[in-house]
Amino acid sequence: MIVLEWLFLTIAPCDAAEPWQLGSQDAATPMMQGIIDLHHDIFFFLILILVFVSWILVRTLWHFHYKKNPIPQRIVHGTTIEILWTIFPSIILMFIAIPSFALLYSMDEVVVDPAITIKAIGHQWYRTYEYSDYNSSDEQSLTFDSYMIPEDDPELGQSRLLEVDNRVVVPAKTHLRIIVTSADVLHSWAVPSLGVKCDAVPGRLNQTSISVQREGVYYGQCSEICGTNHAFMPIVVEAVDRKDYGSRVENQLIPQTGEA
Ligand SMILES: [Cu+2]
Repeated sequence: MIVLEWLFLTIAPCDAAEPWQLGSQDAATPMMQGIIDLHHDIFFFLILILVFVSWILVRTLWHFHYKKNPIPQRIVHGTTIEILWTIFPSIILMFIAIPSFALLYSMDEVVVDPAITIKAIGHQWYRTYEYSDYNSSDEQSLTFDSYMIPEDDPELGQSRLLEVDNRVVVPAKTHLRIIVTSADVLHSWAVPSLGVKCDAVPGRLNQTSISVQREGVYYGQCSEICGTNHAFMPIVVEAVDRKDYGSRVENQLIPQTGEA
């Protein structure tokens, strides 16, 4: 039982933050994969610079110690080295900037014809989701609220402060449009594994597009300080197989709205 519990609690929620986590969560969208790859690319240059600068520093301290070199030379500038230490870093910056801009602009790209549009509305302190593509009997779009499971309520396997009563169900491997807004103060719809962090601004619609590449449950939290319960309005996105999506909407989401 303890082994099962351990397996379930440590391996199952792999798309949520883990204790003492240092790296990023596993990517589930091409965008998040791009962010992780860019991080690794930049880290390569970072290590080169770190080694080079440390080497120069240690060498300088060693060779120019007052005991080794009591009378310093009176050199104030050297053209060659000045050209080198200007050109070389700018080349490195270019190698960082090109993939960085490519990723930035591709994130900004709006999917022309998304299969599904979901509106995420932030409230103090819960979320409302609107499936704008479906109408219920009274021509209203399918809407439901998503509250955090209170701290003393979670069942075994549910993450503390991360699980919600109504998850956002989306089909995997499909282009989705997420429209983010707020009903009161600034909130943010952020899910690390999906590579999304979109501000929810009252009176304004922000748009982001995702395509979840694998089925799973992805956890996120509000990322804009929005009041006392800022930490208690998590986001849970459940990506299901496209075949199952229709029945999930029908059986799970529609009864939640109480309109079916
Ligand atoms: Cu918030």
